Amino acid sequence: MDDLLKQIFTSIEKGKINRTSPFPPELKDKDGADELTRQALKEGIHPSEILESGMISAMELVGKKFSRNEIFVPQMLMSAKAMNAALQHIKPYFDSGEAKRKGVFIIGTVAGDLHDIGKNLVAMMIEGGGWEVIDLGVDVKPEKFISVVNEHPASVVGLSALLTTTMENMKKTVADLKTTYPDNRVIIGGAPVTDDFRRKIGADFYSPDPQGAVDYLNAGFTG
Ligand code: B1M
Repeated sequence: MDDLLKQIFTSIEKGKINRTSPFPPELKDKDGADELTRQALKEGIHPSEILESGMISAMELVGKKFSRNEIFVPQMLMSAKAMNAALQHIKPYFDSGEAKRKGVFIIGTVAGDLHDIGKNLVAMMIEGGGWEVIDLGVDVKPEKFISVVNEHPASVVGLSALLTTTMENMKKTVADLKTTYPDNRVIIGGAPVTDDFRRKIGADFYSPDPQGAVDYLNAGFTG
């Protein structure tokens, strides 16, 4: 792997946001995810490569270390902040510049769930695919999704869940949406979600990654 990509990986793994951030002490006065990502783009490394090899794989390692009790919530949070700092630089490269005329996509992380990195990536890629994206953020209750669909009758809804416990809330959100708006498509995703689960809760499409959601939307809901 390119040395700069390795450094981005380490800055996210260790939660080093930028040069001035004091955490972690062993990386004091070193560049963080912010500067390193900017530098990688300047050197011509492809944004997708930075995203896949430097950023997403680092978050996977963070998750594994958390499972093994090698790190705890505060470190996980610092990694998420470093990831978001890097993401700000990557985002413009995924904007197609097309007018957002393909339709409206409403996305949020379901009630009780505060994870937003995957959801932000999906939002970014779908916006880049030419859709107007309304991002409702995290911990979004079913009533909120319903009220925003009410304002955008032809919209498609995307739900993200990262916790096995909040999959129940995803199920309720899909049920409430389908009761009120049976014709609006609902796409679901997130680490614990599967296609089998999608079938059980009556959502229209499951994608394990952002590109699958983009392809489904842009192919006119086939996939
Ligand atoms: Co949390 N967390 N976390 N966490 N966290 C996980 C999810 C966990 C798997 C870690 C572990 O144990 N190994 C575990 C869940 C276990 C489970 O339920 N099975 C866990 C836990 C337990 C918790 C807490 C309960 C910890 C605690 O407090 N004791 C707590 C819950 C808080 C809450 O939500 N109520 C908690 C808190 C946090 C932080 C706040 C510290 C932080 C989140 C910060 C943030 O998001 N702003 C955090 C983080 C960073 C993680 C891990 C390490 C990384 C998640 C991530 O960003 N991954 C995570 C471990 C892991 O997943 N490896 C973990 C990178 C991201 C790009 O991937 O989100 O999967 P992901 O998104 C992917 C796909 O899933 C897909 O596309 C993305 C790109 O490929 N996708 C979609 C996602 N949404 C989609 C929607 C679509 C389509 C595709 O269509 C609409």
